[in-house]
Amino acid sequence: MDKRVAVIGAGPSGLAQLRAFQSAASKGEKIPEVVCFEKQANWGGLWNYTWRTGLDQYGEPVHGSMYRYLWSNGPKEGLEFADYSFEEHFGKQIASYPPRAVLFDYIEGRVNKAGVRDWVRFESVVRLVTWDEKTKKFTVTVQDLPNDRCYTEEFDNVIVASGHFSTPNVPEFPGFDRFNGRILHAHDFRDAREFTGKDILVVGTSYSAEDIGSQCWKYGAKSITNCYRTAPMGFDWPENWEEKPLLERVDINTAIFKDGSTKHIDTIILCTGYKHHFPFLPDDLRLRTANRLATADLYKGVAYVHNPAIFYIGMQDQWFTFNMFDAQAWWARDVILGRIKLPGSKKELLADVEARVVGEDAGKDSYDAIRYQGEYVKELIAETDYPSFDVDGANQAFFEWKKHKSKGIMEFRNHSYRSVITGTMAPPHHTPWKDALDDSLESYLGEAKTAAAAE
Ligand code: FAD
Ligand code: NA7
Repeated sequence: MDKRVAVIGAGPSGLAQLRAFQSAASKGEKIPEVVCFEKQANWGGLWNYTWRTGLDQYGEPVHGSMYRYLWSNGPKEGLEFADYSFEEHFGKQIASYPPRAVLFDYIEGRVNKAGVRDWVRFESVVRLVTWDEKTKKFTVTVQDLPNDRCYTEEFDNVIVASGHFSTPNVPEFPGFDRFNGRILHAHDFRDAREFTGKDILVVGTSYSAEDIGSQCWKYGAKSITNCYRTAPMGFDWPENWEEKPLLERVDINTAIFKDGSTKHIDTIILCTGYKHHFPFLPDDLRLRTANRLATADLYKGVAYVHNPAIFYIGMQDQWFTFNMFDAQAWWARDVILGRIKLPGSKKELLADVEARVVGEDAGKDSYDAIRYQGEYVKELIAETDYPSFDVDGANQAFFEWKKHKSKGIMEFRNHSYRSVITGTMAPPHHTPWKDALDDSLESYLGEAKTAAAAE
């Protein structure tokens, strides 16, 4: 096979694509040459922690949005790779809400085993991708950052796996320009200890708001106030946490909310989501979509309807993550290998997109949304040789997780679930989440002498 495939990004989605091709090769299939371009110096995407914010050492926007002390916000049993279990990686079953370093280790374990590191060109940022209708090839322009050198190469297919939780959505509220404190977006949040003893205002009500607020609470913020645009999160918050309608304006250090109430605040953290942002793609190739389960313009959630030689992995809003990226990557691989045929007309491709939007919109609540995404994962897996797994069992873990959150928002991470890959029940973690201040891999796996010793 003399085809060439470019993969943009070596986060969980891009790595899923590398593993998908390597898996076919290991079964004797001829595969294209796969080149993965990754702008960071290591793989793992968001799971590759950086202390940096703003611009990196090369003047590139820092990709990382993850922060210290982050533990998985959903049970690991919902994201486990079907071809590489947690037990295979760690040699034992582990508790259900691993911190970032533990998940990074797990992500890396699979691709180290697959031996695909040589396929990745690190510190290589994709600047531009263009399509030539005559040659049916893409030209990819890349900057090799350490050597400060730009070059172009041709490819038959492009896989965009550059993530969509990195470029912040940053609203402005009146009075921000005269606020006497720090205003930051969740993308730039790194260490909750910075806010010990402070009155924090969190804008937003989704995962970042819930988790960054919880981190600040855990590490000793004086008070947390969060405000909502649509609806409150409604958890049974600790005493020093209150929910308010949306911020109307700020007057020096006073926040004034839509209901007229006020609160003294030291810091404002905008947990207001992210933008799908592809500065390296021209108009004809660039996905424009809201952050939802049924994205715009992607056939089967993967192939770009306006040019199905380019694929996007992981562009959906996410209940399922790693195993969904796998399902998508295996599916994209099989289209490229000619094992799956795409419909011949754009009309048919668009009809698939429309049906998915209607399916998502028919759901009434988040339980339906989980089922919907589970069905999507099943659909893709059924068309490939990705190891089939009990997706309904993973749904069940998500349902239990939601109930555990409602019962105790600061306690839900103390629960355990059963692996749908190995059937083993996860052990309870040795320390309740709120008391576990050390998030290192050694501490989580119970290998540090004591958590306190590492503090
Ligand atoms: P990313 O992980 O974002 O990786 C994209 C990669 O592309 C990066 O390495 C980046 O450097 C590279 N890249 C981007 N542009 C270019 C370019 N032009 N050229 C070359 N390389 C480029 N998911 C969970 O399952 N559990 C969690 O607990 C969880 N917590 C999260 C917490 C936070 C704060 C955030 C932001 C997300 C969280 N997620 C979580 C969701 C997360 O999106 C996925 O787990 C996963 O990281 C997505 O993988 P990805 O490969 O699609 O994107
Ligand atoms: P999300 O899930 O996209 O949520 C964004 C939140 O920000 C949501 O509550 C929005 O409120 C709110 N938002 C957006 N714009 C505004 C404005 N202008 N004013 C007030 N509130 C606003 O992003 P997250 O960062 O929480 O999560 C992203 C990923 O990171 C996720 O997958 C996790 O795994 C971690 P709305 O409900 O739309 O009114």
